[in-house]
Amino acid sequence: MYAQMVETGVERVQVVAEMAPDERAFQARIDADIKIEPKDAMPDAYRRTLVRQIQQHAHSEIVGMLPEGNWITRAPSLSRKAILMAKVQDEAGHGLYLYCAAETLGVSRDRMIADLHAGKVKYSSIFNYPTLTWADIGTIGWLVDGAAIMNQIPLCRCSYGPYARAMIRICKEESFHQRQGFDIMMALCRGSAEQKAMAQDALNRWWWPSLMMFGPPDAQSVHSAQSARWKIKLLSNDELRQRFVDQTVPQAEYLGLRVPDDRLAWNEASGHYDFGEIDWSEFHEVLKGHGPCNRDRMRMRIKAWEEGAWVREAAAAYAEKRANAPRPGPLPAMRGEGDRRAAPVG
Ligand code: FAQ
Repeated sequence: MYAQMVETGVERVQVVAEMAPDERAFQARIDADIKIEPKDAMPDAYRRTLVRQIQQHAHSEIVGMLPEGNWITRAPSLSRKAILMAKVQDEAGHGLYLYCAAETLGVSRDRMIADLHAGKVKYSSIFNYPTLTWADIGTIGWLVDGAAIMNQIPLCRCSYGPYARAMIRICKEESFHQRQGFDIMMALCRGSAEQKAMAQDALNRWWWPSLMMFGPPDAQSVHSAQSARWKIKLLSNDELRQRFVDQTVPQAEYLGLRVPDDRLAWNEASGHYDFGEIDWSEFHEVLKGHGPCNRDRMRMRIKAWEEGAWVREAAAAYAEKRANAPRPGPLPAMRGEGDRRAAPVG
């Protein structure tokens, strides 16, 4: 089973008649678009669903630093290096906002990280694919950040206040990330035949995994119905995937690249692109830990955590020292302007 490794207690969506009075009152707040805040009463299953999703999201940002981080030393110019470094730092920041949002629900950051390292919780499937060439960095920005924004814009309006607010800043930064990726692709596509071929090869490898980022088809999405009822999810997996395809195909055409899907075609009647079948067996294999880079990513993550122990210890010792330091007395009274003018010079 690829889902519900984290038990949220939701088996099916409750109808109003089955709800206890407090659950009914909670649902009424959601229906009235009133944000839920950390100290508000909330059903346990709502809390667990958010902890599951927000921590998976946070882990994705942090693990997502690895495939791009690999290219910082190999970026083709100083400015590309500086931009990539800033992007990877932004992803760390996104992870931190999201861990903070999850902590407001009563789960500790150490617990979440221990669960990631023990393989008990997921991170996005997309980060289990390798970055083989510089074009992969362009493609991650263009497609992966593009898909992330598509999914995250509706999350800015989700029902849980701290998650919605974290998303607003994250989306602004992701939009810069997407543009820098597209800019790399434009440079490659306007370059030599080899550079254009490199861009096409990267698109060929990242297209289908990017479509998988939106999760299983709606009919197989175990959490969607309840998450939609609670306004954690405002658009379904398939709706978001379709929007992504509709937005991205013209961008590929602009670049002069071919989307690797023989069945891709504009459908005049629906006003959307039709596209081919996604290989869901590949998605399930990646989620089970058998993608091209799952083991490597987790090994590197755990190594980074262990090697960072001294930084965490030093930061904790410094915070403790400051907390225990004697409080400084009141500042000496400032001399007035007139006094200063009268003071001897030299
Ligand atoms: N990968 O019932 P649903 C980024 C799991 S951020 C792995 O449809 P749900 C930034 C799902 O967890 C990218 N697992 O689940 C960046 C569940 O398993 P569980 C991350 C997946 O939660 C860019 C099971 O399948 N974004 O890229 C995936 O309602 C560049 C059943 O699925 C977020 O996390 C997947 N792709 O919908 C960083 C956004 N899809 O938990 C660096 C927030 C599904 O029962 C560089 N999350 N699963 O064991 C969401 O919107 C939702 O959680 C979905 C899944 C849409 C991902």
